[in-house]
Amino acid sequence: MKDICSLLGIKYPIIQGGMAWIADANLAAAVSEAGGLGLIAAGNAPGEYVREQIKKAKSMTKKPFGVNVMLLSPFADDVMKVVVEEKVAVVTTGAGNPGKYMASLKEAGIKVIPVVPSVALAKRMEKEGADAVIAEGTESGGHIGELTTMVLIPQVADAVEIPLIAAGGIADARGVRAAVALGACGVQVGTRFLCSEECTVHENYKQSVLNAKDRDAVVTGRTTGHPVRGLKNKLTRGFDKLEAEGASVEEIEAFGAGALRRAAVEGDVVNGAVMAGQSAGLVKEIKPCKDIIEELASGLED
Ligand code: TUI
Repeated sequence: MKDICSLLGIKYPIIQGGMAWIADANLAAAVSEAGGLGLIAAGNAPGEYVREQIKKAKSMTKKPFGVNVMLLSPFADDVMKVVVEEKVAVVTTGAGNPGKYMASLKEAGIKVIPVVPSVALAKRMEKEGADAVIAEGTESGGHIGELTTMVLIPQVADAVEIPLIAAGGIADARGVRAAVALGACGVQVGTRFLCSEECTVHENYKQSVLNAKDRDAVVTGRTTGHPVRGLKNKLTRGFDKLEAEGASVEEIEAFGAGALRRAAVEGDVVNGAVMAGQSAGLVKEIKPCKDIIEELASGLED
């Protein structure tokens, strides 16, 4: 089995998903302290915000942690400069192809792990020098691809040699066992860590995830080409209505502007975007990151 733990210097092959407005230094440091790999999500934030969070995480843990760079962000170039200057251990990327940043990241000794939704992109990332890939199934929260984890992971496992991390729909030891059976050597978990004690997201957001049932994490924005999964509420119904009326991409995107911050920071889970994966239906209680990691890691034992 390819070893992501020795590559990254971590105890468990468990990566915390980069969740914009949610995964800050507190969550990243808690996950890394517990033996996983914590990530600070850059989301749409400017480089200086990310620098502050990196400095804060460095003050909270001596263990390696990473930054997740959202490539659709207008600040992606700026954030990449900051991660190189701060020499973070790992960069994961989402929502695009990180090819143009690969050389400068690798030169700085940073491990690069792109999140990919397809076999083609996984192969391309391997060729361009990625250290590992995270293949993310459509069960995930936030910006999603088309394929399920069940079909994506074994196809990527057959296509690349670099270590493969599975993401999408994994929230407990059963999911970890399944991911390993499908050919992954580790997992990335987002929604489960959102309901950790250390996560600073608004309490209302955590309660919405705890209350979610199997069919509550729905997809909006398919017509924009950037589908997003989140919990059903007044906002998602508004998106559905706009899309059914044939609204333009601009109108739909304007309707969604600021919606994640509204839910994650202000706690408005009615009018805000409560991004979460299908695994929300599996999350039943708020626990410390250490307990979440130990339960997930028990799936690696047999
Ligand atoms: O990036 C994510 N999940 C995210 S990003 C995000 S912030 C956001 N907010 C509002 C609208 C859109 C985004 C919330 N959740 N997951 C990783 C991921 N990456 N899933 C799918 C992809 C992906 C898609 C296309 C990766 C590469 C890609 O490549 C296209 C290309 O350029 O070849």
